[in-house]
Amino acid sequence: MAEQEKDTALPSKEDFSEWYNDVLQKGEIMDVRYPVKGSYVWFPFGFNIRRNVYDIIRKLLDKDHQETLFPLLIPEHEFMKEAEHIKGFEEEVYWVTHGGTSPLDVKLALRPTSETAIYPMYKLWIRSHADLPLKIYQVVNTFRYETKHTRPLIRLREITSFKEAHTVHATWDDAAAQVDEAISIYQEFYRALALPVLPSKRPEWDKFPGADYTIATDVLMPDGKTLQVGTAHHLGDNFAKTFDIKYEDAEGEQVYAHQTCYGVSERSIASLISVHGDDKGLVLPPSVAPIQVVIIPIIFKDSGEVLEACENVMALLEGAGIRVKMDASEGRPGAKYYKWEMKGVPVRLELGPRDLKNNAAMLARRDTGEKSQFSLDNIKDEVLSLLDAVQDGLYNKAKDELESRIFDCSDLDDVKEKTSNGIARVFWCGDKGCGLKLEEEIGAGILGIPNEQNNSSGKCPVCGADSDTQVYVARTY
Ligand code: 5CA
Ligand code: ZN
Repeated sequence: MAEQEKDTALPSKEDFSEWYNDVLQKGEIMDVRYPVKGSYVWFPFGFNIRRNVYDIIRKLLDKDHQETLFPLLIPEHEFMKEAEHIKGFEEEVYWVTHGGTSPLDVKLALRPTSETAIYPMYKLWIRSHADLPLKIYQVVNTFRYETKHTRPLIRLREITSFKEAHTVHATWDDAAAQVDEAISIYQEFYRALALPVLPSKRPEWDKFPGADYTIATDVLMPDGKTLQVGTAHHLGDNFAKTFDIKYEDAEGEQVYAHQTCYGVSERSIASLISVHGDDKGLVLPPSVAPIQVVIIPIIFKDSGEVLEACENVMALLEGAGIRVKMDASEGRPGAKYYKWEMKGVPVRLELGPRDLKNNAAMLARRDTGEKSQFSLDNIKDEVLSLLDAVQDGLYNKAKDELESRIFDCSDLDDVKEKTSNGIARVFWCGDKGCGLKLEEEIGAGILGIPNEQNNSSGKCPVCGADSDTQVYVARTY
């Protein structure tokens, strides 16, 4: 390894926390040096990934949702209407109390989420059953005064990429169907990021403040902890009663509407970086990589022909809609490989005089490191199929890893041991006391009841009662 490369090398991914912070900086995702705790700066390269990621979720939602934008500031009297909601958020809200030097008549909350900004308007918008269902979403920054350890992209005080959807339905069942729909949208979204997620129904004590129930999706991180990367909440008619959201039904009766909300944040980006990355840096799924193919001309003295061939290949790939970059800068090829590996570029194409003589180029996969020669005659198709192979390979690897780290457990010692390195699946009688005792004794959390149950039965490890319901247990971020 050259001197310059040693200086910039990452810590091993085994030391996940250090690796993570370093890869964000060296891969130019986030600059973590901004002097406000819990706020970080997007580097343009990171922001480019963000745009690709959010294009995917937008495309999924745009099929039957409408995008909108509500104000950041929420008047205190609206924020304070829903009792459970207030209780859940009061320690996390930032308040604007002054305009210049004058105290404000009405304190204004910086939205920690936008129920109390949106629902007073829903009261005005919704009149009859013909207005339903109503499905909107927005992508905004939200503010939460988090007291747990803050981390870039994972636990922010200013969440910069909060995608929140808010839907209104005639009946409780319609809203329940929308929650399921939201979870399948999130599964499809994460599938496009080559990430398998585990959906589960959160226990009562961990549901969203003001909701009837919450279904969440979690990703298994490399250190064995899970990260909640999306949630969908059935709000029943709780907020409708508070904000007086009613519609006239077919019989002319005024009835309360039923609502859902669901959100994801830049945790989606944290998880794709964490799961796919390696000791050499980022490994980006082609679906979101700002550069999908980097072309490195291997240049000697007389290199006009090589450069020309590279430019031709570049034009060909661009014509196929591939995001390509040619790196013809000064410097050794090795240093360039190193740089673009750090940036996670899925496919590298090398072309030198000897390749050209053979009418060929070398293609290297970022995920496996495999490298082989391909004819220039069908280079476009070869590159396209390699990009597909990387995309699928990343997903399959992550899925195998996840499956190998879910452990069926029957007693608390086993749960404790297995959650040091992954997710435990254990029967639970459903009693809150047992759930809390389990969490306390093993120092991990009940994620929830998996969406897919496998029709078996066993005993609650706390009280010994028979149960046919399993739960996931894990240490969480
Ligand atoms: N109004 C609902 C649905 S949008 C809501 O606020 N739900 S939430 O509190 O569960 O947040 C939605 C998602 O945002 C979470 O699942 C999580 O992935 C992400 N999130 C929550 N807090 C933070 C935070 N401090 N930093 C980064 N992401 C966060
Ligand atoms: Zn029990």
